[in-house]
Amino acid sequence: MEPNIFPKEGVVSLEMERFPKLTDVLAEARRVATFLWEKGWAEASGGNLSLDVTDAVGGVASAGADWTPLPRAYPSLAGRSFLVTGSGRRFRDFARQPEAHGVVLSLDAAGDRWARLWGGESPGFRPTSELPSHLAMQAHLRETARAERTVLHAHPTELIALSHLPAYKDEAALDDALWGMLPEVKIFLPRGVGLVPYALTGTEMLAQRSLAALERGHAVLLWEMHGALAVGRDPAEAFDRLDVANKAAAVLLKCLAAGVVPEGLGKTRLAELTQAFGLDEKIR
Ligand code: 2HA
Ligand code: ZN
Repeated sequence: MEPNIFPKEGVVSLEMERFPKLTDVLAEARRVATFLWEKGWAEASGGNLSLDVTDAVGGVASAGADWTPLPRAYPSLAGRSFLVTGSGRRFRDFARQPEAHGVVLSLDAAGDRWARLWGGESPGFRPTSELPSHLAMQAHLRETARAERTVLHAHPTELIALSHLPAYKDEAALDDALWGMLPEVKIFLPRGVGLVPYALTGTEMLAQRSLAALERGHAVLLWEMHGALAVGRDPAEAFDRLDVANKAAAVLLKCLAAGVVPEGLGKTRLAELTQAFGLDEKIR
C-alpha cells in the first residue's frame, strides 16, 4: 500500500480556490479511481468517468472562453458542468493529479459546445473518447428525472470474460445467471444488467446502444467484449453496482471452471428477495 495516495503538495492547484466545493466531490471520484486501478479494471488508459458537478461549481464558462463544438446538441445539459476524465489518461494518474488528467467542462446555453472550467492542465489534454456515450446518458438521466448523476465506465475482468461466452450473449440468460449467484445481485440490481452488443469504442453507435439499455431501466450495462458501465447517484454508488455485478460474474466463472453449471438461487428464492426488500424489477 502506498502510504499516502493523495499527497497534499502538487495536487491541489491554485484554481481549486475558485471552486471550494469541488474538493469533496473530487475526493470521492479520486477514491473510486484508486479502487478501479486496484481491482485491475482500469489497465493503461481503460475506463472513464463523468459526474454532474453543476451544484458544486456553477454553470456556463466565462465569456470569451475557448469553446469546442460537440458532434450534436444536448439541450437538457445546457449550462451544466461535468467532471470528466481525460482521453488516453490513466485512472491511477487521475487519482493522484485530477487537475492534470481530468477536467470540469461546462456546456453552453445551447448545449452544443463545451469550455474548460477547471483542470485539463497538461499538454494535449482532451476529454474522454467516450464523451458521446457519457453525454447521451447524462442527458437521458436528466430528461427522465432519474437520480443518478455519475456515469462510470471500466473494464471489470470477469464481466468481460462472461460476455465472450455464447451462453450469456442473451440478456435474459445473463441476468438469470447473475441473479442466481448471490442475493446482493438481485438487491442491488433488481432490473439486471443490460447487454450492449459490441460497437466500436468512442462512437455514436455505442452511445445509442448504451442509451437503449439505460432506457430499459438498467443501472449497469455490459459492453460486449469490452467492459461495463454503471450509473449511480455518486461515484461510490456507480462503483458498488459494478462491483456487485462483477462479483456475480466471478462466482459464475469459478463454478464453470470447476466443471459445474450452477443451478443458482432459483425463482422461488429470488421472488422471496424481491418481496422482502420491496425491489422494483420493472424493465421498460
Ligand atoms: O477510455 O475504456 O472505452 C478508454 C476506454 C474506452
Ligand atoms: Zn473501455
